[in-house]
Amino acid sequence: MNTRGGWRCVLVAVVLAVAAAAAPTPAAGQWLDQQPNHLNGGFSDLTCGVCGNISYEVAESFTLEQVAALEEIVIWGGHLANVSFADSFSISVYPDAGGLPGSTPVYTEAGVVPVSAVPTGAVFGGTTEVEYTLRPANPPDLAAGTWWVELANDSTGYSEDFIWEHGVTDSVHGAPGSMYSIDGGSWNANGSDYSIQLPAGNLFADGFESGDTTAWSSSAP
Ligand SMILES: [Ca+2]
Ligand SMILES: [Ca+2]
Repeated sequence: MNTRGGWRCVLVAVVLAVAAAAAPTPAAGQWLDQQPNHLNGGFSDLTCGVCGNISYEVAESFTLEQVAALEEIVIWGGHLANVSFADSFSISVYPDAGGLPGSTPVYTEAGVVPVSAVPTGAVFGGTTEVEYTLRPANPPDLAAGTWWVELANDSTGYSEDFIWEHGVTDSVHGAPGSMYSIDGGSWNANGSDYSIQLPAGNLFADGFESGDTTAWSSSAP
């Protein structure tokens, strides 16, 4: 038995494993890219005063070609009064069920405070456009296929309501139109698309390119 050669193979495997673990290769591009249209938008607010004191929630769909961890969500929107608020958002992710968000979300988080909320200098429908970057606390690993992400402003303590700016349909990873729900009721079709970008990140939230890490631990000498 060539012991030296065997150990060399193990050493190479360990070095490769450490290199892979230390520097996971993020995927390039966007899981979804719907740029703001700079024209108009729609309310997406759990306490929508101007809508008649209802909860108005919007969901957009996206199709993944591969597994992905939903680590960051960028949207554009603003407030009627053009005043800067301490915004927070509720995020839910649903599997697709025949062209609608499924009944059970795979991820839900309330009170997500944007890591940044930056006025872009643009205006839509008389409203100052703000770019919000949201990061789920526990990014869900999503399988290839179609998913829905529901976003609604859940800030409290003020009466101004949040408008999610409409976007340009991503013809590759998006689909025309969106869904809305009033007071948590059934989903209704909306002909508009909303501005949203899902930057491609790690394929799995643990930073590995595979959700199964046993290959790394078993290669240790
Ligand atoms: Ca509100
Ligand atoms: Ca859409």
